[in-house]
Formats: sequence, structure tokens, C-alpha cells
Amino acid sequence: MTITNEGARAQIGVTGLAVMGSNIARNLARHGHTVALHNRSIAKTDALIAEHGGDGDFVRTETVEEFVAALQKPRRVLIMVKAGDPTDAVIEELAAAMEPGDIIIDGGNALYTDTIRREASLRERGLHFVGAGISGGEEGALNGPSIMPGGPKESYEALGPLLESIAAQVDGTPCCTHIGPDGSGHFVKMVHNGIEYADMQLIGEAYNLFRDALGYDADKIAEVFTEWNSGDLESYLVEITAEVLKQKDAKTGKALVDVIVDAAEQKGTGRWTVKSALDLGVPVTGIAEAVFARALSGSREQRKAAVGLASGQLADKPADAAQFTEDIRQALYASKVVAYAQGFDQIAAGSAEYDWDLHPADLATIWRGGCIIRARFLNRIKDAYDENPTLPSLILAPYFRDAIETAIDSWRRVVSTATLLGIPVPAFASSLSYYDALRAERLPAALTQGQRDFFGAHTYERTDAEGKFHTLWSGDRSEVQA
Ligand code: NBP
Repeated sequence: MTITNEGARAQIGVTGLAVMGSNIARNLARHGHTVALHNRSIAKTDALIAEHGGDGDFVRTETVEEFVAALQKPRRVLIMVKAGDPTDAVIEELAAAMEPGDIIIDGGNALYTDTIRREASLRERGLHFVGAGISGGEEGALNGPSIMPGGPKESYEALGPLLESIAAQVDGTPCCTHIGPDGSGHFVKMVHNGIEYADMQLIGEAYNLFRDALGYDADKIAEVFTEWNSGDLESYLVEITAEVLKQKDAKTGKALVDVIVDAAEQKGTGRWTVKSALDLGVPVTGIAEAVFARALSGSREQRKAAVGLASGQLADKPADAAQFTEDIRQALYASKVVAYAQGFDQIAAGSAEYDWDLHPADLATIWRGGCIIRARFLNRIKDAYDENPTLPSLILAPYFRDAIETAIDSWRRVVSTATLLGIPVPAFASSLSYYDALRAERLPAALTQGQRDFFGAHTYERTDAEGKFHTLWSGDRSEVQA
């Protein structure tokens, strides 16, 4: 069918009207944009119009052809459907109905390598494809998310003002900027989610220490998090932690957190971050521990069977609760610095691998609002990268270097006390070990190289000469240049 867009009046279309898509469509409409609506099953479109039609100017469409015909040129369509095959199916249907110069935006949580593939294929057909990471959950989608659009720079000219108008704003700056080519937007969103996993795990470990080392109940722990939220740790995740801890279960009257099963689930972006980090050779140890901690919590049968295993001689609980509370706060802050440092390392490695020319300060800027990891802390990260865009590690920025110096004794006390009490702190401990490894003058990797050369003739470098060397281990053990 030939599609004309005579009388087309929508500036953008949204297809996929489940919770995220409908909230973004409403956000767009509330900002004065005329929005064409489409969903595979018409019921969601009608529900949106029935319940929220008053939010702005919507164009109801049933078929893809009607949807495309409702859009002004260049047509802009935001896809908000389930990631994976559904996204490919929707792209194919849209591409068949659209024209060169039109823009397809995938706002779902796509795997960045899928976005690279889709962008290349649509470019060949003359269409612009923008993989846009969107963070902030359903509330952010409605009231202002953080948006990370990748894809061709030219398409951002047509799209940027529209996306920036609906993004969260911090100090008058929108939490949306063009990230870089093809899959970079989704890559950055993936790492954002990886950092989110680490941050949540660290908060969880702090909570666990209050509960098991200090014997605090949920209300008392909520008070601590509320207080922390007015200092350096101020962040969305710390704020909602206090809210969750305060919540009472209507059925039992207990704290809700005490009746929730302690098995955490995941949808996959944390796992993707770690897989990608493995491929890129970036040690994102904090993020990896967080992903594994969720997996361990979900191993319910194994855990049940292991309850009661030997704990060793446990130490006494900390005598000075106020000091230990401050120690946990410092350990949380320092470990959080490590998680972000590792995430930004992964972004730098991805940027180099795919030639994306990503700018860390821009990312810190657009993560200050709207997204799940929004935090006061991000201003410090932005300042650090503004001052030195090629920082070898965030840990080396003067502000964070000093913060860790202040925290280091507390951090060690927390990890050692937790270990002596038999309380698991995988993310606190691995972050501290990462820090110690990074600052070490000499690592045991020299021995590893010796072993590799012994069994596999993999060669090694010397501290005092250029080139590669091999020891004739099964011969006279003399050294030869490789
Ligand atoms: P879902 O991820 O639950 O997807 C539901 C939508 O996909 C519905 O509109 C459904 O249409 C449509 N759909 C499916 Br399923 N298969 C389809 C197909 N083959 N063809 C056409 N449409 C199809 O929705 P969501 O939770 O709103 O998330 C949307 C996207 O945003 C996802 O990629 C998600 O990962 C991402 N995201 C979600 C969040 C969050 O907090 N939930 C945050 C950030 C990003 P139907 O109504 O006809 O079944």
C-alpha cells in the first residue's frame, strides 16, 4: 500500500505502548508534541487514550501504514517493545513502510551489538537508526528520563531537541546528549545498568552489616540511610533504600523487607556488561560481583542445603556502633568510586574498540538526573573528567584520591570485620582488593608469566631488557630471546 502523509500532523510516533512506551508518549504529549500512537494489540492504544488522552495531542492509529502516514517528515518513530526478536520484527515492518531519511529510534534495552547490526542494515536502506538507552524506569519515562541516543549525528539534529525536551533537567541542562555512532547509546546504557547493579549490591551489603553485625532492625537502618542521603552519598538509590526499609507489610505488620524472599532476579543488562567487559579485557570486578551475588542469592536449593556449614570462630560484634556506622559509610563511598571507575574504564575500552569517541564528562552530566544511578556524586565525576578528559582512572582524580585516602582505614575495618563475623561482603571486598591491586608496585602476575612460559612456552618480558624471552624449561633452563 502506498503511504501518503497528506495532513500528517504528528511530530513523533511511539509504537509499543506497555508501561515504558505509554509513559514516554505521555511525556512527549505533555511537552506539546503531537504523538502518533501504535501498538500491536489495539487495546493498549485505546487504554492510553481513554485514561490519559487529556495529557496532550495524540493520533490514534491501528495499522503500521496508518501510523507511518500520520507522521511529519522526516518521520520519527520510537520503538518501545520487548528487546530481541520483537524489536527486529517491528523494525522490519516499519522500515518497509518508511522512506529514506526517516528515523527509527529503538528505546528498548537492546544489546549494543544488535544495535550495531541494525544500524548498518538500515543505513544501507537509507534509513537512520538510533539506538537510545533510556533510564529511569516508568516514573522517569513519564516525568523525565536520562536518554542516551547513539546513531548518526545528523539524525540527532532532527531528534535531539525533541528528546531533550522530555529528558530530566539538572541545573538547566537536559539529561540527554548525542552519545556517538551506532551501538554506543545502548553500550553506555548497558554499562550504566552494570554500575546500577554494583551500587545496589554495595547498598545491600551495608544493610546486611547493619542487620547482622549491629543487630539493627529495618526502621533503624532506614534512619541511617535517610541521614546518609543528606550527605556525599545522596542519590536516588540511597533514597529509595530508606523508603523500602520503612515500608510495613500490611498482612503481618512486619517490615516488608523481612517478608520478601531474599533471591534477587535480573533481566540481563548486568550480565551483558560483564560479558562485554570480559571480551574487552576490563576488570569490572565490582559489577561482576554484583551480578554473581544475584545469581548466588537465586541458587535457593544450594543455599538451603548449605545452611549450617562451619563458620569458624566468629569475632565479637563491633563494640562502637557509631564508629562502625561511619566505617560502613566510608566503605560504601570508596567502593562506589571503584564501581564507577571500572564502569568508565569499560566505556573507554568500548570507545576505543569501536572508534566511538565517547566523552566521559558528557555521560556523567546526563546521569546526574532522571536515571537510576543519579547521585550528587556524578557532579564530582563530571568535574574530574572536565578537568582531565583522559584520566587513566577515576580513582586518580584528586577529589576521589583524597576521598579514598579518608575512607581507606574504615574500608579495611569493614571488610576485615565482616570477614571475621562471617558476613558476606563480596562487592566491598573485591573493590578493596581491586584498589590494592591497582596501586601495588608489583603483582604476582610475574609468577603467572613464569608458569605460562613453563607449560606453554608463552614467553615473558623482562624488567631490564626489551623484547620477549623464553626459558628452556625442559632443556638446560637457559634463557633465549623469543
Ligand atoms: P515490555 O518489554 O514488557 O514489552 C511489551 C511491549 O512489546 C508491548 O507493547 C507488546 O505488544 C510489544 N511486543 C511484544 Br512483547 N512482542 C511484539 C511483537 N512481536 N511485535 C510487536 N510488538 C510486540 O514493555 P516495557 O516494560 O514497557 O519495556 C519496553 C522496552 O523498554 C523494553 O525493551 C525494556 O527492556 C525497555 N526498558 C524498560 C524499563 C522498565 O523499567 N520497564 C526501563 C528501561 C527500558 P502487545 O501489547 O501487543 O503485547
